[in-house]
Order: sequence, then C-alpha cells, then structure tokens
Amino acid sequence: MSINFGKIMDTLGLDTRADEFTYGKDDRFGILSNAKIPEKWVKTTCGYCSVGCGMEIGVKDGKAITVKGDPDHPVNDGKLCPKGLAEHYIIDAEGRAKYPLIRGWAGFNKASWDDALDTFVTKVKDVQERYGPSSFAVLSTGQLVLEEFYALGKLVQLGFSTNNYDGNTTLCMASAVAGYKRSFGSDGPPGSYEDLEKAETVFLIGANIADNHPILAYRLFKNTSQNPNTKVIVVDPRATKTAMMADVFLPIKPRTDVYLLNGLAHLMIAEGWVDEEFVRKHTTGYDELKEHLERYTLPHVAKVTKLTEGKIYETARAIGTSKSTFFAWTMGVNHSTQGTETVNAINNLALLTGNIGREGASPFSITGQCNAMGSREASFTSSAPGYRKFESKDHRKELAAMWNIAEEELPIKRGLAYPDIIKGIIDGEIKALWIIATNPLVSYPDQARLKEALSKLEFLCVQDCYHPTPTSEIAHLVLPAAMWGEKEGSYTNSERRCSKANKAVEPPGSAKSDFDICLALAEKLRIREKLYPGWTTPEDAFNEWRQVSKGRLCDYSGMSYERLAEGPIQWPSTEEDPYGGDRLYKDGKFQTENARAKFFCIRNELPPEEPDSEYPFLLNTGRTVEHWHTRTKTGKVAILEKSQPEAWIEINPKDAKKLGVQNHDRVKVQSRRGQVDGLRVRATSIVAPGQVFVPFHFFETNVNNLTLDDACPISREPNFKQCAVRIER
Ligand SMILES: Nc1nc2c(c(=O)[nH]1)N[C@H]1C(S)=C(S)[C@@H](COP(=O)(O)OP(=O)(O)OC[C@H]3O[C@@H](n4cnc5c(=O)[nH]c(N)nc54)[C@H](O)[C@@H]3O)O[C@H]1N2
Ligand SMILES: Nc1nc2c(c(=O)[nH]1)N[C@H]1C(S)=C(S)[C@@H](COP(=O)(O)OP(=O)(O)OC[C@H]3O[C@@H](n4cnc5c(=O)[nH]c(N)nc54)[C@H](O)[C@@H]3O)O[C@H]1N2
Ligand code: SF4
Ligand SMILES: [Mo]
Repeated sequence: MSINFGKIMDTLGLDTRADEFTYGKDDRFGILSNAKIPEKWVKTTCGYCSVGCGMEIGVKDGKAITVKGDPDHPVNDGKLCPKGLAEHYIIDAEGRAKYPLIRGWAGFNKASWDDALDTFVTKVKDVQERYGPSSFAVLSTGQLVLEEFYALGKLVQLGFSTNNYDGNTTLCMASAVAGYKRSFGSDGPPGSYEDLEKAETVFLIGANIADNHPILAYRLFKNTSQNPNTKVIVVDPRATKTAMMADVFLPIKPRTDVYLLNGLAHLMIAEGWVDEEFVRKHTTGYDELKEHLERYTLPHVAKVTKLTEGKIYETARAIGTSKSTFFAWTMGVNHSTQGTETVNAINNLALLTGNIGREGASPFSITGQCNAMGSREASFTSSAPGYRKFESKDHRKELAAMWNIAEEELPIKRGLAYPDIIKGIIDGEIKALWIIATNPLVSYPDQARLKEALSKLEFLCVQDCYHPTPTSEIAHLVLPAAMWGEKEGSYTNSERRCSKANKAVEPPGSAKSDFDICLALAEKLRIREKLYPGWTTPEDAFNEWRQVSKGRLCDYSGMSYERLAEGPIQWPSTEEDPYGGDRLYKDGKFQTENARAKFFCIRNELPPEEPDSEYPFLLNTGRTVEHWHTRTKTGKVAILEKSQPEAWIEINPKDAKKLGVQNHDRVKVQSRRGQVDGLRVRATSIVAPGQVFVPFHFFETNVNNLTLDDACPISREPNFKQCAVRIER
C-alpha cells in the first residue's frame, strides 16, 4: 500500500464504542458537546446508505439526543461514518412536515388527515375516471422500510389499479438489477461484505466507497491491513479518495469501461487464466464470447481507454492468478446508457474466472439507499413481489392465491419506468402523480424538461418528512411522513442482510408513518381488509411477506421480528436454515431455465453526448461524504453543512489556466439544456484535462439543470455521469 490508509480511516470510520466519546469527553468534532446522558438506548439501523450499519439512538425526554455504533452488529464493528454519527440531528430539525397541507388559491392550508385523504382519493379517482386508470402514476424510493414497500405495492396495484409505479431506484440500481437478471436469471447481489474482507483481489469500478460507503472502506482496510498481498484495483476517471487507496489505479477515459472489461476477459483467455471447469459446467455462450473478444487486444484496449498496457496487464494478472476476486461497482457503471451491458461485462469476467458463490469471490453491486434491496424484492415496481415475473402466468397465479384475489387483478407486464412516467406526463397520458420519499426537483436529470412535465399535472401529491422541499413546494397536497427513528420496520442492505429499524421517538405534529398512510388510504377506499387482512402493525406486513417470499431466491421465511431482535439476517433464510444466506449460487446453479449463467458479447457504445467545440468539457457528477442526496437531511446538520456548504466544480489546473480561472473563482456552466451559475472553482488534478466534476446535492446550483435524460434502453437508468458543458468566468 502506497498510502497511509489508517489515517484516512481515522477520519472516516470513527470508533464510537468508547463511552468517553459518546458522552462528549472526547469531542473531536464538536458535535457532542451538548450531549446529555440518555435515559435509554434504542437499537436500530442507520437510515442513510446501503451499508446498513447497526446503531443505537440515545433518547432523553422523548428526544433523540445522540447515537452510537452497535458493537454487536456484524456490519460495522461499532463504527459509524460522519453522517451516521450525526443522524439524531435530522429528527428534531427545522422544516419537518407536521400537518397535511392542501393547496388553496392563496397557498397551502393546514388540513386534517381525513380531509387530506379525501382530497387524495377524490382527485385521483376523478383523473382516473376521465383518463383511465393508468393516468395515475406513483414514484417512490429506496428509503422506506420493507413493510412499507410491500404495503404500498399492494395499494398502488390493487387499490388504485395502476402499474405505472416506479421508484428513484431506477435512477440508481436499475442497471444492476437488469444486468443480474440477464446474466444469472435473477436479481440479487451474490456475495457478502465478508467477501470484500477476504478477497485476494478487490476490483472496484465506478465506486467511490471512501466517500459514499465509508464503512465498506473500513472493511476493505481490514482486509489490506491483515493481508499485505491483497491487491486493490480502482477504475474511475477521477482520482477519488478510493483511488488513493488502490495498488493499481486505472484513470479510465470515461465510458470506455466495456473496452477495459472486454480487454481483461481477452487476457484471461489468452493467458490461460480461465476457470475452464466452472465455465464448462455452469455457463452458456463461451464460444461466442471467445470469438467476440478476439479484437480486444492489449494495445487496442490501452489506446481506447487511455490506460497503460502495463497497468491493464497487472490488473488482469491480479484477477487471473488470485484465489478470489471481489468485483464491486456502483454508479460509475449503472449511471449510463450502457449501464446494463456494462454490468453484464463485469459478470462475464466473474464467470470466466469462477469468481462467484465462494469466499472472497463475487460480482457485487453495491447498492445506494438504506433499503434499495427491500424495494427491489418487495415493492411491486420492476418485478412482482419475491422477484416474480409479471409475464409468468404461474407467478401471477401463485400471488393471486396468496392474496385471495382474482388473477386478472395482477398486471401482465411492468408499468412505465421513471423516465417514461415523466415522458408520459409530457405526452398527456399521465395526469396525476404521487411522489413518496424522493425529491426529483433536485435529483432528476434535465430539470427543464422535468419542470415542463410537472407543470402539466392536474394533481401532484408529495409525501415527505420535510416541508418545504423543492418538490413539496409545488404540490397540490403534502402528506407529512414520520421518518427514520420514528417508525418501525426493516431495511435490507447490499449483502442481503435484513436489519430491524426501530422507533425511538414520536413523529412531530400529526405526521404518520408511510405504513399508516397506506392503511388509512386503504380504509378510505374501503379495501383495507382485502389488502391488509387483520394488519395493524408493520410486523403483520412482515409476516405476510415471509410467506410471499417463501421458496423464492429472496426467501425471508426463516426470519421473524423475534429473530431479528437478536441480530440481522441475510436472505435466503428458510425455516430449516435461517442463517444460511451468506452467498448465492454456491452450487453453481443459476436462476435461468437451464440453471446456467449466460455470457454476453458486449460492444462499447459512445455516450449520448460528447464534448465538441461549443461545449468542450465532459461533466461528471456524483457525491461527497458529508452530504446525502438532495440535502433535505444533511443540510440541516450543522457539522455536515458547515464543512461542505456549497457545490464546487473540479477543473484540471491546465484547463483552469486556459479558462483564466483560479481556485475560489466562481464560474457559470452551460449545457444544451440549461445552466448553473456561481459554482466555485477547485483547480485540481483529481480530474483529468477535458473533464470536470460537480456534486449533485445542491438545489441552489443544481447540476441536473445540465444533465441529459437519456437512459439505458434495457434498465431505463439515466446517464448521469457524462454530458458536454462549457464554462465561463
Ligand atoms: N455521502 C454519501 N454517501 C452516499 C450517498 C450520498 O448521497 N452521499 N448516496 C448513496 C447512494 S443512493 C448511492 S447510489 C451510492 C453511490 O455511490 P458511488 O457510485 O460511489 O457515487 P458517485 O459519486 O455517484 O459515483 C461513483 C464514481 O463513478 C465515477 N465515474 C463517472 N464516470 C465513470 C465512468 O465512465 N467509468 C467509471 N468506471 N467510473 C465513472 C465517478 O467519478 C465517481 O467517483 O452512494 C450512497 N452513499
Ligand atoms: N446528477 C446526478 N443526479 C443524481 C445522481 C448522481 O449521481 N448525479 N444520483 C442519483 C441516485 S443514485 C439517487 S439514489 C437519487 C436520489 O435522489 P432523491 O431520492 O431525490 O434524494 P433524497 O434526498 O434521498 O430524497 C428523499 C426524499 O425523501 C424524504 N424522506 C426521507 N425519509 C423519508 C420517509 O421515511 N418517508 C417519506 N415519505 N419521505 C422521506 C427526504 O426528506 C427527501 O425529500 O439521485 C439521483 N440523481
Ligand atoms: S456507512 Fe452508511 S450505513 Fe454506515 S453510518 Fe455511514 S451512512 Fe450510515
Ligand atoms: Mo442511489
């Protein structure tokens, strides 16, 4: 290791086990100086990212006053990252949505739940009567508890008879989902975080874990500090904090990943590093792949990717000759018009080298939001609950029987994906929209087009735990939601580990949990017993979900609230083997019809827009450790907001010189779709010449005014990571 990683971890993964830290004696960050001694500690799971750290909330006088890492939780060894460590501040913060609000001619009026839900049902039914059931669409999230996803999916489908239902997960995970389905026959990351800790080679592509999954960076550090021979490879056009942890850093030309992956696969074959037995027994399409890869020679791939032949070869050797490789990716792969195929090219490499279903070996999609997985499994968006296929008559029959409904009530294909819902609004096919726990007026690409769409709606309901947010401000109806710490349920992290999230304090005003809002809406529709027979608590939903997932790959039947109280559990979890869910595909049997995994012959495609003389820079967008997405939460936490109060633009010093700008100058950035004014310059060689980077967290300088809404044709995930811009002083 060329870098003092321990030092980095010192600032990323704080050890909160020590009592003196919790009680404010060692107050390195000044966030705990006012901490009082809590009356009780409530065990829960972090509500930010998909790492899924276990924590405890300290409560006094009915308020959440502090948090600490749960040393018994298998994910995080009692550690938390800066966001997690300050999570209690987001509960009792300014700007919580406390009461339902109905828009009148002079602005919002406070309303009772009864009136608010009447308004909701009347408006939606009115639109549906005039334009048909699918004129109502729903956009949700990866940040509700699993029980809420499950309840909401039933309500949308069976209560409101529309399948135009999708989530912000399409802005995030859709390419990983589609890629897994194509290669292995089903969604589901096959490995565990333990594999990251045990792998001899760790290959991170388009994933900046040091900023975005800090406790995974800590788990990787555990690997490299205990095993000096572990090789870490990072593929990213930007020299991120994660790249600084690498033995081999591949500063790839943006969107040439498929070239690199094909080139590595070519080398596996050329150098005799293929696991022939695994390939013969468990895959199809090898001969075609072999032929397809012939042209991806080392010199050709090096030229296109702008990487050195030496580094590519070193990477191939690390993968080809090690006992195990953990291939992990995040948004640098998914956020692309070729997202799904890039995932397939990663899966190809894992299959060629037999790196799946065993210790240290997995093609692993690191998920984003705390419960992105729960939404993938239970939400009824891109697949029917339990990874069932809408298209399968058998699956529909099975579900209908379990739910006591007619098979015809279930859709025979998925509804519109998020970008197609937006297009549907513009085209006048969708007239009413319900947005739950997502904030598109910051996070959706090509804001001008989005605003055009939202202005055409006859009815917009926004259900959020804060108000105002950029999106709630333009709603006709705002429904106030209880948030993390105020409700019960479960989250499933990237490694398929389901952890309990528990209630520590009461929600403010008359805010209700998303779960209770579903129940209340079903009541209004007079179908509560049909949808939710005998349910009163999230546990009732969980118990039904256990039955619905039983026998499926994502089997939760061996879990219960009682068992989860003892500690989190990975799926598949069956009654016979509740704790056996460490890895998928251990027997080499995949979820395809012939039980074999599939190779795909992928060609690299150009991004939808490239720099030219008018817009000469390639804009890359992403995240920073202090902020969470659209900052509705972290913008309210002083320690986080003060350390990163505004957006910036990273420009290579050579380009800065040409533009005549210096550090701290402010610039205007324009694309074909819009502009952003007042971005502060960081002249830094973290980005290569010709490329710039801007974080997307800031509404005031929203980089999504610039981005494109082109999406992957297979997954429909937008191409957030590349578009062409010009920069002016
Ligand atoms: N602090 C913080 N943590 C978070 C979040 C947050 O908002 N803040 N959000 C959570 C969520 S929902 C998600 S999805 C994850 C996202 O986690 P990440 O995917 O790690 O986050 P990003 O910064 O969006 O993008 C990752 C990297 O992709 C690189 N990239 C861009 N173009 C290319 C390319 O062409 N090829 C390759 N190989 N790489 C490219 C970028 O330079 C960037 O470093 O983070 C989660 N964790
Ligand atoms: N340019 C660019 N754009 C991007 C990305 C990028 O890398 N670059 N990344 C994309 C990705 S990966 C993602 S995941 C999206 C994220 O984008 P969003 O989903 O829009 O971001 P959040 O800020 O997490 O929005 C969640 C909303 O839900 C509210 N909320 C939180 N908890 C609850 C709850 O329990 N109930 C209810 N009802 N509301 C709640 C929050 O206050 C907030 O308003 O952004 C995408 N946009
Ligand atoms: S790494 Fe993710 S889950 Fe863990 S404390 Fe940080 S934000 Fe929370
Ligand atoms: Mo995400």
